[in-house]
Amino acid sequence: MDKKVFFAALDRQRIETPSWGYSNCGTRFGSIPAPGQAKTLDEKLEDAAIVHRFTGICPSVALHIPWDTAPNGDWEAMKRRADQLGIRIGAINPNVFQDKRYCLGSACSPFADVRAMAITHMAQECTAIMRATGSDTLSLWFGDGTNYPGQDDMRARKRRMEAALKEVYAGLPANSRMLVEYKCFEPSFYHTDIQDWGSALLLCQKLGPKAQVLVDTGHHLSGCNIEHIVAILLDEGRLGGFHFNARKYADDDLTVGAINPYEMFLIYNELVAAELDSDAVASACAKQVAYMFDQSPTLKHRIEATIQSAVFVQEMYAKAVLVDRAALAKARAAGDVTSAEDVLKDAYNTDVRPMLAEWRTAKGLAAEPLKAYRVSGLKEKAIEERAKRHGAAAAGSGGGFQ
Ligand code: PSV
Ligand code: MN
Repeated sequence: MDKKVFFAALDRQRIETPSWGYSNCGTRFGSIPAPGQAKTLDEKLEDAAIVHRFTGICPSVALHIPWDTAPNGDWEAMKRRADQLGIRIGAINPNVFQDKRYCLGSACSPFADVRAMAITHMAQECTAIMRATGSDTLSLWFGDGTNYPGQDDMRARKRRMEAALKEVYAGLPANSRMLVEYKCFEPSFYHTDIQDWGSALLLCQKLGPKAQVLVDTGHHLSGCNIEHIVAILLDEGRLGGFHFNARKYADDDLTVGAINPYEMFLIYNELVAAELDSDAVASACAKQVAYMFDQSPTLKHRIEATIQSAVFVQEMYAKAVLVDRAALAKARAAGDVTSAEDVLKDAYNTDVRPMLAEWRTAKGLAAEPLKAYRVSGLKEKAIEERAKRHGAAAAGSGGGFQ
């Protein structure tokens, strides 16, 4: 492949990092604080800026409300702070799952006052933060569902969700969109109101063109063919975004690539193929997908884990760009299954690291981001400064399931 074309493709890749990936993340059994981890939103922005400085592909950071707070509620100041650090604020994620009043659901709760509370949070509080920070994405995930058969009327809940999202949709700021994330189970263990891509797509189709499906790679049952889901959503023009992470069992929230790197390559392969497709809907859709991480780097240093993840997705994307599309089309047209698979394997087995190092050097970035960060002294500086600021014991809090 022509180097210019390859480098131009690398130039286009972007991936958003989550504010909650820099703070105290863990599992529902607890979390292990990492020294120097971010505690305030200002510190999370600082960390996100460091990841962008070393990788060059992570210019925005997603916020989770109210895990993230702005001092004196001044969100414009947080936007200015992000600008100053050379990044921007990306998706705003409302939290409609942690408050105890949501124990029977938020948008689908049987109680009208609880539904109203969830709608106000999404349609008013979070859209106001979008306006103040310049965010163009409202990213929705619901833990709504039931834990026991008979607990609630599943069809009534479906209609409550539709009604709630109509209100949220109507309150979206101009030029913004709404992403609807699905999850097969957890925290609801009997039924989940938005359990799969089909339920999310149905909702989006009812709402309008500004509503699109978000695929979190951890939110599928074992063996699920995620790249097929990606292909269907692209073809329908409704793939809005991703939350990348890795799963071995359920929603493990491991860092991306930890378990099945080939799956990530196959997902990127569908996206790159759609971008190049003559089909206008799929091609336009692929070009506006919002890529984000949503992972809990428990046991890893947060910034190191995020740099490692960014480098990994860059490698998988680069391999997907290298797929010989003409050879693939030829093999498919001849019904040559073995050669078609080998075209993908050839690209996947290409060692793209030297080419990525060259691309980074050309951009003025360190050839090996993780190594460069590790020798930069920034980690030690943050540990020292934050221990002074918060006290050595206050290793951080403010995010993740704890
Ligand atoms: C739920 O498991 C989820 O994937 C949603 O995106 C939440 O907003 C996020 O995790 C919280 O970490
Ligand atoms: Mn997610």
